[in-house]
Amino acid sequence: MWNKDIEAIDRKDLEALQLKRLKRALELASGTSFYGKVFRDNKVDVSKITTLEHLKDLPFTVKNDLRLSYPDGMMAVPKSEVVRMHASSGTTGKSTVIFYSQKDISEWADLVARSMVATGTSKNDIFQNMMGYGLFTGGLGLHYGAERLGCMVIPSSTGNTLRQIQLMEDFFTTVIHITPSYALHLAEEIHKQGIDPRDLPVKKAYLGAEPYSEATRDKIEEQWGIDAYNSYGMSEMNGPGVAFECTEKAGMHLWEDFYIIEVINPETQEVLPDGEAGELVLTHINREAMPIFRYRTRDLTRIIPEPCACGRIHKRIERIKGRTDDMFIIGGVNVFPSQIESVLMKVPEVGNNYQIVLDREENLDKIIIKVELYSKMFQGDLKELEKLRKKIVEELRALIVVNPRIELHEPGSLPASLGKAVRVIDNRKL
Ligand code: DLL
Repeated sequence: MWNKDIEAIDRKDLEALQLKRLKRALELASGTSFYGKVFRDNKVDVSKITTLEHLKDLPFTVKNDLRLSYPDGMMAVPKSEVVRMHASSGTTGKSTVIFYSQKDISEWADLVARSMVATGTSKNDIFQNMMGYGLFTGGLGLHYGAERLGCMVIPSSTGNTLRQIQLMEDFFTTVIHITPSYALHLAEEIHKQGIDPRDLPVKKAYLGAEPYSEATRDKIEEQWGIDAYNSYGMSEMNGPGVAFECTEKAGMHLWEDFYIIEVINPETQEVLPDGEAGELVLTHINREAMPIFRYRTRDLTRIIPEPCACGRIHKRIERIKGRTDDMFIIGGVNVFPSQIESVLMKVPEVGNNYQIVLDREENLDKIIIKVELYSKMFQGDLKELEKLRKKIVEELRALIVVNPRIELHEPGSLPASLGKAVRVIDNRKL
């Protein structure tokens, strides 16, 4: 372990640490224009928060609150103490901005180093970071953590596929950090160069920043001949390093010395007992420049109540099942894109890219699923293709009830993804 005292800490001691940090975070936040007002409006007396149970007395924070407090309504230290900001890529309206002090950056790096060690990575590894550098947290977040651990970092960022391949080959990259959709795309590009990704020195991948299924993980592991670890985070909670799988690969440890976890029923907002599925709500208790309380992540998951075989006591969360807001309703049925993906990725002929288009014709919901196949599928008989199309329709119909229209495409014909894939296109104007 990177820090056994914290990772295998007694739960009682962990809770004492959480309470101490929560109180400090509340003090800091009281001085911000945003939380100062929230506490006044909701008659929250922070000096009365004396147990972790009292967390429930605080109102939730939502993404829109961060937009409303733009640019610095949540900054809790003097500006001269802030050393970095990140921002999430908002397509609509103002983006949400996050601030970090020197201490925050350093402790975040530590958290990431801890996460990487949990997957067996060491200072002997060569780490190629194929996540975007810049306002997005994925690049710099892992970069600092990998350096803290002592890896040699290749900050290759996204895109430029040929250079990525060359770097992997020439510098013997052992660990990559990449979105699952880009991992699939890159594997294909590598094949096009006449190289089998399995022959590269890469042994491990950290996959995150977008939802994906267990079947996609299996596929990436198979294509690359590697171990792929799930990594979860969001800019509001620093970025990556919030929750990470250990070598058990059985759910992600959410680092509770930094974050207090709650899972709520997204409709009633009631806090659910461990084990029940709902929306993840996180409180950041260890970022002095910008504490956030009871942040509604919109991500759906479950706490795995059983202890992990690795000996770390920090609770694990399950793979994110979807977001309360990416779920779509088609013909009255709630569908998560991840469910469709797991059906598609189990079909061996299906390639690496797909797109879900929702449409409405004569007041009826239509779902068109565009699927890329491997090129060898287009060399054979048309009848074979038709058979395959029917097979996919049947498997999906069992899941989403509504008759999906399946379009089969040649590899490379759907827009390729370099960062986060846009999988669902909703043309329905609901
Ligand atoms: O995506 C931070 C990150 C970077 C995480 C690199 C992991 C690796 P945001 O851009 O703020 O931050 O997006 C956060 O992405 O609320 C989830 O909905 C989704 N997400 C992130 N990781 C996973 C994952 C970064 N492993 C939002 N599985 C989150 C499913 C994920 N969804």
